[in-house]
Amino acid sequence: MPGTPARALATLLLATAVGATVAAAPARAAAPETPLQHIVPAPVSVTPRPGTTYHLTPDTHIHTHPGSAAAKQVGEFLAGVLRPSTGYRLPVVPGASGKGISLLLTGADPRVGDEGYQLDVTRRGVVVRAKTAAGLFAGVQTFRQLLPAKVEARSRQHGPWTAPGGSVLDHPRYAHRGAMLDVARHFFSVDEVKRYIDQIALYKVNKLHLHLADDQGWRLEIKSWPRLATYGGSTEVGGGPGGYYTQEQYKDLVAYAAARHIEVIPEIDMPGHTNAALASYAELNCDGVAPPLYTGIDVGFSSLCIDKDITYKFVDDVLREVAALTPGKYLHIGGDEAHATTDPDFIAFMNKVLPLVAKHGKHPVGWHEFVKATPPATAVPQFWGTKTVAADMVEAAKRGNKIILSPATKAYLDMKYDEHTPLGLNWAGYTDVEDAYDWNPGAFLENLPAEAVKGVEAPLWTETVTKSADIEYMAFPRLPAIAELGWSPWSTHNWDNFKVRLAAQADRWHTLGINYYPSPQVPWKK
Ligand code: TNX
Repeated sequence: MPGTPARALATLLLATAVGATVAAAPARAAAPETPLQHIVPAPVSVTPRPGTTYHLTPDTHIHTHPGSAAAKQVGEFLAGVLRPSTGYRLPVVPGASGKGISLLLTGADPRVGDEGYQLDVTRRGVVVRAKTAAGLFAGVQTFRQLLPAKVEARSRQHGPWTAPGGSVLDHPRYAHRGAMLDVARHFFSVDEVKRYIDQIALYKVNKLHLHLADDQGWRLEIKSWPRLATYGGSTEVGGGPGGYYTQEQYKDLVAYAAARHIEVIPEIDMPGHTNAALASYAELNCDGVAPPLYTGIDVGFSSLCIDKDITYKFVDDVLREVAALTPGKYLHIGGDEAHATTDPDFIAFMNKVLPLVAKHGKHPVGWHEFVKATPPATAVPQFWGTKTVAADMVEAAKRGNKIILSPATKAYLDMKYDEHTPLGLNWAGYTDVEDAYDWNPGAFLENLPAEAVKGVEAPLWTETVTKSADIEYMAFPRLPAIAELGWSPWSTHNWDNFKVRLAAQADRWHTLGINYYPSPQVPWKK
């Protein structure tokens, strides 16, 4: 594995250097509890300054790039994380200073690109430099990990609040680093989704794909077709009460994600996975008869009526309203498991719907089956297969499509870890943490050029998942593994190193109340 020996050596050298410093130094300069080597996802490069420690103090200020509201927002975000546990005021003020914490939009190494950052921690201060607020936000996530885990607590804790001296130069491997949450099979409240947003933001995930409609429920208010939400959203798997987001609530979610530099990609799955819509409006059915609501977990039995004009009026209205709620470029139109739609019908349907996405100013994302309709090069197929041979993806790449990889055998957070996992499914097999981590997105699909990969995404389907504690149990620790594949250069990829860094995250998860699966593959402390 490239890079491994150098990395191991660097870790060893640092361990020696820190060890030596600890022995000689006074108590106040004790080794910070989180070494620079424990960052997840692994940064591009880390240069420790052994023996140097930064101390956050009651009069630390957070200085943000003068005149930038976006930098100020990142500063306020950081202050929001640090204030409850430290009890410090941490005023966020415009300006630059060698002291305290500075978040600046100038002077970054050009290699940081659009989302990367440079972080310098010295005795005097902490400076994050980036070209964009997204880069500053990423740098802030790294800085959080350098402070003691209890800094994440929401109540006052004892310091000292130290971070190890050093510098980090960092930027992502892929532009798309996604997590998907299925809010259709079980409904999750705005607060539950926000909680997940906060958790994925820790690991520099920058896309939240929301699976908003499926056979069991329609979860977004559509003003032109109100029964979709009020009736179609009125149940869920198992027959619970379901629910939906009003457009105001949804806007709030999108803004909450945006403040964490996460773009929401809404999915309205079609032409299959549409029982909730078909149940809400009889006229959408070929026979004009609305089926009953559905609370089971079978897939592939429903289809919009391909030959009816009203189908396209419906899709046009829905896409218009969803596009208006979406600041990002992408709308996900599903297209998976359309087993109740013939191939010619599927293609005819997509040929009418793809232009509607463009008409509303967006680019389509679709589950990989939608390449059957040869979508334009701006369309993004999301591969969810279980094989590493996918000729249709290779062909799509030749036409210019960039592909998101969510192989079900690796990236599906709803697969059980092993046969004892109380939640989840196993149709793609068991996926323990090492399975989730040990694949190279750039070389996963045979004959797919590395440049055709737009990124990775970890979907969490929720047939068996009903509450935040369940989401967390399935996502942690696999979500950080997929996040690292999306962010870190392949040269840092090393399971033996990753599992140690992952173990070091657990203190944070305890403090944050994240219910993770303590996989026996990971050397957890204690
Ligand atoms: C397949 S993967 C589905 C979903 C299910 C999931 C359960 C994909 C695009 N479709 O409808 O929820 O399996 O693992």
